[in-house]
Amino acid sequence: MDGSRWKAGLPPRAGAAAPARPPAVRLTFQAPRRSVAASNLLHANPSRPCLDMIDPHGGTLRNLIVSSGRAAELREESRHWPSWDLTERQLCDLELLLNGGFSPLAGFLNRRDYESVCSGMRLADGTLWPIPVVLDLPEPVAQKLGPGASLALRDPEGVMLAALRVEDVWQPDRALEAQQVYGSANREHPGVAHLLDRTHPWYAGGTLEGIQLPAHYDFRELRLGPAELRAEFARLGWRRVVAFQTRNPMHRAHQELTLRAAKEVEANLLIHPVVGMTKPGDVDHYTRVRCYHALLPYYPAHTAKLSLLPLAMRMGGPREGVWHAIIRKNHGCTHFIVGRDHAGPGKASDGKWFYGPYAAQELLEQHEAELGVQMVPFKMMVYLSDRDAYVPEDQVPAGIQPLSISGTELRDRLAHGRDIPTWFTFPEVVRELRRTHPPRHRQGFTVFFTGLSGSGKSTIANVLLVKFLEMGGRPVTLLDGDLVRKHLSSELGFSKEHRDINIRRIGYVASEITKNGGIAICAPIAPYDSVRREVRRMIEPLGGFVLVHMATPLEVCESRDRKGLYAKARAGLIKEFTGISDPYEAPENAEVTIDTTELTPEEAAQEIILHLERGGYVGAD
Ligand code: PPS
Repeated sequence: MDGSRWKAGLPPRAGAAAPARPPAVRLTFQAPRRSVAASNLLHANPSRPCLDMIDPHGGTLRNLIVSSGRAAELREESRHWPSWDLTERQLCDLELLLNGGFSPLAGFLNRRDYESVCSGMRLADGTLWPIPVVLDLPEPVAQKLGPGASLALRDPEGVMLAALRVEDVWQPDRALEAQQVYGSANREHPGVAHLLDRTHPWYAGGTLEGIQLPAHYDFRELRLGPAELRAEFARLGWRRVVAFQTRNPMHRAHQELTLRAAKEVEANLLIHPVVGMTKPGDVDHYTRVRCYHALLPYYPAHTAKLSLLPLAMRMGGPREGVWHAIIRKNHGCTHFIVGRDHAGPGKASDGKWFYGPYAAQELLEQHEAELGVQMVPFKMMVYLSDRDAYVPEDQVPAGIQPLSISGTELRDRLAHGRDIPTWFTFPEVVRELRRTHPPRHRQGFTVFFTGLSGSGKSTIANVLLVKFLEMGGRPVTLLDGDLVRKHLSSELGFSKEHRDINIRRIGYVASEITKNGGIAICAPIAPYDSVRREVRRMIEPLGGFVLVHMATPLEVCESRDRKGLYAKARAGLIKEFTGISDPYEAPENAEVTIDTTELTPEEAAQEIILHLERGGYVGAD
């Protein structure tokens, strides 16, 4: 190991063996004392007065949790109130409202504040606040509310978390909100899609009385709220703290960037990843937290800390950047790192970025003085192999080709078990990522057949079953149409509604099998396109999905009539029979199409196996 680099407060060289336990070396940038005005005093923990900590936004750190006596009263009173089970997004928002992460907010925005935030990034009293934090409700719940009403807010299991004292209830113009907040009406923007498609049409604003915070059982020791973090910084003697926001695993570039940022402003580092809701498709937070843990020893001892933030991101780019800075200020951070495309959703399908690469830096710069949080702007870091060093992209010498690996490229390397170079990330991080992102030939997948009765689904599914068992390595389950009808869907008939329920059940079971690394072979008729697409959407994020269209023509299926069902259907003895008296929508998105008029079952199974092999789902270890 390269000990001299550690002594200099630098990580080991890329490519050098990782330290089993890095030597305990202190960085020399211990924070100098700053003089702080008396008005800035804040006692985050009364037993440990912290004399020079940054003021929370708006001057007061909220703690909306009431006493146990008041909580008991609220529970009692709430028996007569309407109730609302919070959505995943609302649960995240509620937690940061109750624990003061969203200070100075004392509840969900009322109409005046909401309109003022959307149009001008400020609460009605002029306080900077860039993102609307609102409680969206469906019409039947909203109709029960009006100014002065109370609403019990519950978690998905029905546990009451807070009481909302309603100030007003209104129907917002969500298209206008999308334009004002995200600068876009394009549903490819996840914040816009959530707002237009998954947000209820009514908003209720008002103040909150908190009974308890939402329960978390994962990484509890890392979930420090604003008051707890402030107390911790006071205990550690950290007066200048630079926060790093992330929703991705951190690699060498991030470690280099954060270390440079901390040195540059002579501050300690808070790695403050979002573990609430991030961009759909991101690496799950369990894996990420293990990766961050693995990274901590690469910082000089006692200089960096990890804490998790239960924020629901909106991917709102510049406005969200300002919001992130406010939230970090509330958590006691004096500095905030903002990099390229901060909190941005990337590009739309037309190749255009939703936001300029450094738009968040520009917006935050305008509000830096007012906020009192110092931005630490960073360009994207790229690797120069001849120097074995990371440099900001604008400092690459002319004629030198820097190296970088995009998120897509990393996912591809993981999926195919390809090398991930040590200049890019740390061996411990790769190990964690490989545990949850095994190469495709060790991931689960679903082969989903669709086709008419008698088209050969069951026969080929059975051939595939034994082929997969012969290969070994993964558990295999066959969900054949007839068997599912016997065991899982025995009460269902053949109406469109019942067929869709049947396919959703099969899809759900297959998704669980796929998620857990098994192989699911499904062989229902599945005559309707939309529910097939639904199943694909359910499974694709969890592993492979191959739709096999059994395109054997109706005449051939009918001439086989192995079960005698076509004859009965023609005679009117079976109603709603697919192909005869009920529709079959042939898929246009099948990965494999098979007509068993021309192929033997063995040949047909081979077609599917070859397709899986091409995608990397079957193959050598
Ligand atoms: S669906 O549409 O996917 O829910 O149908 P599925 O569950 O695959 O159907 C399973 C078997 O039910 C028999 N059967 C019928 N099929 C179609 N239409 C009607 N009305 C019907 N009634 C009974 C048929 O044998 C299906 O099995 P396969 O293997 O396709 O022949």
